Amino acid sequence: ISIIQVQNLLAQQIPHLQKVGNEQQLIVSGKPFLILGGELGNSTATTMESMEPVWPRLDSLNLNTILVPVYWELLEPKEGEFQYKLVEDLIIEARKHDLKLTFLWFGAWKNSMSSHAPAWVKLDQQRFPRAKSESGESQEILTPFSEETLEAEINAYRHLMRHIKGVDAGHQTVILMQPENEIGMLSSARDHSRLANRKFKEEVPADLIQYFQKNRSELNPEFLEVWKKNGFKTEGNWAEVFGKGLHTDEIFMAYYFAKYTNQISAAGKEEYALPTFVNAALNRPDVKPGDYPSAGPLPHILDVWKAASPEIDFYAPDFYNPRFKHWNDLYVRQDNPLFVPEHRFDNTVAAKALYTIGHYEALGFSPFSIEQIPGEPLSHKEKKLAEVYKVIDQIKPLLNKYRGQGKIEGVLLDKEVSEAKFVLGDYEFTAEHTFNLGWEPDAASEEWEPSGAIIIQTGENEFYFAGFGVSLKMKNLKDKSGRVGILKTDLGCFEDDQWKVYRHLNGDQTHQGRHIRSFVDDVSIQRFELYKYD
Ligand code: N0T
Repeated sequence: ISIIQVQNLLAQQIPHLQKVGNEQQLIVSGKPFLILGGELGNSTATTMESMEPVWPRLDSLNLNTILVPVYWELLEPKEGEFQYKLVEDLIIEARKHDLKLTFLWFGAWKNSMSSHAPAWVKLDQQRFPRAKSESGESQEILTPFSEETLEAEINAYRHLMRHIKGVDAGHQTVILMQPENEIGMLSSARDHSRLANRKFKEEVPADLIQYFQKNRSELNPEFLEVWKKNGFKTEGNWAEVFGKGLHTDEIFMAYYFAKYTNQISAAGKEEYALPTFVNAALNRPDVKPGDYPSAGPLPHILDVWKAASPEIDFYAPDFYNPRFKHWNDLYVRQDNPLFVPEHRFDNTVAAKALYTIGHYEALGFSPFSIEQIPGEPLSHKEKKLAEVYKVIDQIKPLLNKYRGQGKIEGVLLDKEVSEAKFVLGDYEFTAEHTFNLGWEPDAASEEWEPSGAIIIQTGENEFYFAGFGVSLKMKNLKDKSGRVGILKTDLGCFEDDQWKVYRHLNGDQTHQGRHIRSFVDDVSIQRFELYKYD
């Protein structure tokens, strides 16, 4: 069979995750795919009319993927009667705009609440029981312990996936699914409905304990502490194994939320096996379970989710909190690939897109409420993101080639942390925010725009830099003197995957050979070669 036939066969595969080196990669139509994404606000994609002014806006941002909600209430307004038109139109229009889609299934839970369940579900509280608070009050939250609810939702999600397969399997416009959205228990840490209370008194399921025993050395330390405190018990009900308290309530809920969502994901995959992920609203330190959306796939209970939801491919953090690095580090444990499906659309996203894709070799990045105000001229942060996505798109061939081999790094710098060190090959790099040089007018200002870059090693002494607001100094670790010079630096771009030099950089642009740099207002790609001297 010919190369073309092989390529066609590959292209027919469903989008999937593949291990490359020590990282994972998303494969779409047989090729690596990096998500340069944006998530739409919750209500924008509910009619095509409402989407009309949004499409050109999306085009101007250089996105290759949008994350778009699909409401259960709109898909199945009457039980058993499915309305596919909106989903189908979105797929067709996205294709026209050369955009891939990640659908967010707003099913039983959207940010803890059950706001997107159809009216026929909301109104029939006998058949679809609610979660109850500790004081016995009904919540606008469906209990995850109801078989009826699970069955009804599975049916809806199956229909959705079957339909997507029908209209899209040949195109692979839809590349990823997110069942539910920011699952989490409020305002009590656990559901106190009759069904929940019954489960809470049962033995902790053996599959969970077995998972903990098997993966004991890898469990999250915070979680391990809870289990240890109670003497690593392996038998008994929830309170017996994990002790009494809010943390146990959260572990219990996490297990059953995960079990439920796993069954949704698994049923969908039986129809059309797109990869799935579940996103988490991050908690803040010193806030008790129940006061934040508890029991979602948060780092301290990610092990519970991993044990109970093997049919979910990965878990992803949403960023509205500070401490970007801290949280990302917690999400790349145990082979979980990083994807940032939501980040508040502020002036840090351009730098963070570079950092996430460089440092974590993430599957992608996606600011939230990407459409902002259609019609208005692009604001500074939007232009910046568009420029950054453009350069990341250009260096994609390099990112794909060197993925998972320890040859890619990313930096994120701001006023507080304006310097970072990293090693690639024989070289130790010191990256600094260019405002430290003091040459740019904004360097003296109170607020610093965060800066970021991706650095890729493509030869022993050859590197590419993509980013802005970063300067690099190098030291050779193998050499006694450590002295390193810049042999050549070029500014350029990739055209049809070929490197094209636009300018030879020297003189002031390298500070007469002292460093590699690109100013804050200058999102650029540079190729440079280093050499040692005694
Ligand atoms: C996000 C979004 C949307 C420190 C909020 C974040 C999206 C959902 N929830 O606009 O609703 O659908 O996933 C919750 C974080 C609250 C902010 C905490 C401030």
